[in-house]
Amino acid sequence: HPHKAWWKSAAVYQIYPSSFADTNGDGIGDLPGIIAKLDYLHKLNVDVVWLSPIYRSPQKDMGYDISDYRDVDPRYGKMRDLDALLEGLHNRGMRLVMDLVVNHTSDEHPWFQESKQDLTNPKADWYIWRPPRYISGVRCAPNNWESVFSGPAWTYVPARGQYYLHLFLPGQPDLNWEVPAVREAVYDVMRFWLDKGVDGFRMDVINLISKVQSFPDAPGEGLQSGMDYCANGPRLHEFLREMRRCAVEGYDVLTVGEMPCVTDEWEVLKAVGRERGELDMVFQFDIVSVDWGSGSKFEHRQFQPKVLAEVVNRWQTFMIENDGWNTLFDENHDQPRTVSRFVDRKYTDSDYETRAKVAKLLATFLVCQSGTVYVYQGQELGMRNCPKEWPIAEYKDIETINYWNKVLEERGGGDADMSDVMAQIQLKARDNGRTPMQWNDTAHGGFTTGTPWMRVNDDYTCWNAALQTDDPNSAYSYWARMLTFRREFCDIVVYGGFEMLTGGEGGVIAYRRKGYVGGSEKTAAIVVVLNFEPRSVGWKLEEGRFAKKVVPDVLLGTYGTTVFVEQGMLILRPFEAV
Ligand code: TEU
Ligand code: CA
Repeated sequence: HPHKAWWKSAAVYQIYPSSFADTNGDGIGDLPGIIAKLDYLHKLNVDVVWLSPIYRSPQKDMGYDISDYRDVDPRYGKMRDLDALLEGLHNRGMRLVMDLVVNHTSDEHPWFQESKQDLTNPKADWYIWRPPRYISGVRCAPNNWESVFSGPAWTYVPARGQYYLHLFLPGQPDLNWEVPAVREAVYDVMRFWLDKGVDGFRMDVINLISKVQSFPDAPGEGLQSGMDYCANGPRLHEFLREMRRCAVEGYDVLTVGEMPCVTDEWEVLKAVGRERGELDMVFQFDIVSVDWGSGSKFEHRQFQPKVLAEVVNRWQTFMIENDGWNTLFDENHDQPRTVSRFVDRKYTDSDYETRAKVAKLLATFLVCQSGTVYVYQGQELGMRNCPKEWPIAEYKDIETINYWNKVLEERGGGDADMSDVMAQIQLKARDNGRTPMQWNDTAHGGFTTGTPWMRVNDDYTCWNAALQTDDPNSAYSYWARMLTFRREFCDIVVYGGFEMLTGGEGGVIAYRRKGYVGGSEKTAAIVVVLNFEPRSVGWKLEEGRFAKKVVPDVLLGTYGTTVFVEQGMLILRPFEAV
């Protein structure tokens, strides 16, 4: 019988505050906006809200650059708004998980301001400082690492005659976790929020905190990713255990670590194995990399259900067998929208009926697996990527802009042909997941009465929350039902075993979940069958090990509970899930 916990059966809803709901007309979502929508979330049947960073920040990377961990950024409101949000959630039986960004701070954080002064101040070693290298007398960075957001990962500070490391923007200097006082300061911040009553942390790039201390060059000419020397580094697990012991133990909370650049199940298990005393679960990136080419995410590879099924099968089976725990997510603020990604967007861009079908298909696909469910704002509505007509000027993310400028420069600038880059951006840019929530059909989707910080998707007049909450056939209503279904069949859907039946062949993914019912020795199974094709396909009931001639009991389906069976075949309609 499996181990149970509230954070295992929970459905978590991620809010990206800038794009959720604006109440004061400045065009930026805020905490009062979230409070105003708590009933919307409650009706969706989510249990936890994960709030992307609302801390004081210069906003060079949308709040993932924090200058004060104990204060709310004025653009989002005041600390008392945060307290009210926490109370509003708790009153409804929901919980609040905060984003913890401690691989790096903002360069405007007082710690960095002090550290950069000279070589002898009390925080001189709180960041990763290294002397220059001189190549033929020219001052160069300590190694050849490239920042995730383009350009070198090192910036020179004359006052120290040294470079500091920033795996992301120059405005995001990496903390030096080798220094015990740094770790103690982070744990202090964590206890501050836990004592306030928050229910856990999503830990930003937490697997990058321990770097190989020799900081070697990465192989290759020019700038290269240094991730091989940063991801899951030498002291990661020591640090995570210390963090658990010093800052988390004694609080009944959820911890989820973001872990890019790790694809090995055993590596992930070291962080999430139940006896390890590290994290409850992690976001690893396999599922959101299924359409990446060999190089960067901007190199595209055609989406294939087979690849998706392979990834899902591997992680589901592994974590169940080894007493780890999975996260179930395929969207977040760094990812494009799945209705534009996991099926060809030509089917979903303008055909709203098909888009609703696809949104329901993908909800079924995700929610019926083993793990903690994460829904990203707008996913429950089936929001789509930015329209193809939008020019580059509508894109606001620093990653997108830097990438665009880098390629433009490589091509000699000016009127170089950038259409291929634009196509990549339309598929993969983080902006695709950051357009404001579409609440209704009034100006700017009811997101703001002012000018939104980022343009609202043009489809808001016919694709919005107001239309969907009242419509029993909408994507939203289906998500809400799906999440109660998961509660109702918790023994199977949350805690049961997993078996892949059909791994994407012919566009069908089918899997079987089996669990103990009501803590007894009795077992029951649920079979999930998903058609990723825009046409009808047949699926042999035999593959689900149904007895001959039995028409299965349909618990839930995206076309309703009536299904077609012909000669032992379940006939699935376009994008149908049963
Ligand atoms: O993201 C870390 C990360 O490695 C990726 O998700 C990355 O943003 C993406 O692959 C770029 O293509 C986290 C946050 O989720 C992201 O929003 C921040 O920008 C980043 O860390 C830095 O804090
Ligand atoms: Ca606002």
